[in-house]
Amino acid sequence: AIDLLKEHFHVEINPKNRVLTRDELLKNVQGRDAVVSLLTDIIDEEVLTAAGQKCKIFANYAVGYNNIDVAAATESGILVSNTPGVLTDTTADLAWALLFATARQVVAADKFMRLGQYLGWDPLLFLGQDITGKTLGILGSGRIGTATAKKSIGFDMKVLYHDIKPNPDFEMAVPGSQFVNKETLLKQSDFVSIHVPLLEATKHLISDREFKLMKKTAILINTARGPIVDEKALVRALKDGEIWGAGLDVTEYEPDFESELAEFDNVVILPHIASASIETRTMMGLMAARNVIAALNDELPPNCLNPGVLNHQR
Ligand code: 8YV
Repeated sequence: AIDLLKEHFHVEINPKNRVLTRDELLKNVQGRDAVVSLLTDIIDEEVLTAAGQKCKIFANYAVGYNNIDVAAATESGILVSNTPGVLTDTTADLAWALLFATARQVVAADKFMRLGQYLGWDPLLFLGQDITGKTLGILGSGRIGTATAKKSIGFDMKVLYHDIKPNPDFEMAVPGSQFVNKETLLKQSDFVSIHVPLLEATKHLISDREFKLMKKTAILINTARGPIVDEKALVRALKDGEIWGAGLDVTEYEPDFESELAEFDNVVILPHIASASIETRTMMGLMAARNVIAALNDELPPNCLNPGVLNHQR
């Protein structure tokens, strides 16, 4: 993707594997014609103003765009794009990896072996939860929620889902799935997998009240956004045995997380890698690059979130 951009433009690349400081972000966007942003770059009015009149697009390298104030970008005449579709199955695959790893304590058992702690077989070693035949609850019936639910077929699972309204596409893709309210989903599911975007309305969608509704044997999976789960409430729920475990690809204050989470064998925490396959990250990069190329050629970027901008001459 970078090579593709370099065929057309001068490209500057930020340091790898660390979040830019606010000052760096404000400085680095100045004078750019286009910016490829990461989910850790908070693109608000101040950043948009710092980018200034020359900047035509913020191409987000992610399908989620909770880090960008799209309304403010539209107001400033700046296009915003994302990378939908290409990461759907890759993210759903990781939701399943987390489900398996958490339910069967794969990570803790692996660590136990590496530390040389396996001194003899024991019938009670790393007892987990069965997966086959259980009930899977999907919160959010969009692309990734649907793909995650579809993958349950080989495990003879009952699938419940909740969203703001029933979704016929989901029901068609997952025959036998049932639309239920959030409370029913939480009460009846053995595994609850989160697939909603982060919005004001979904912040702490899972908190004290929700953990109390869940089964004591339930496992929570989050491959969406960290702040959807109230992490302090999650620690308390795990301590009090209100749920059995959690598989998290995202945490509330990335890259940080509630340190107590690391003390539970039934918790698996990953550094936001749900879309991190070679194929998918390549496609995401190419999509972001193509959005930039279109914008700088005064064409509508293929994954534009605010096409109305093009109607307003700046
Ligand atoms: C990205 C994601 O890896 O697409 C998203 O919304 O969360 C991940 O696929 C991440 O956002 C990189 O910026």
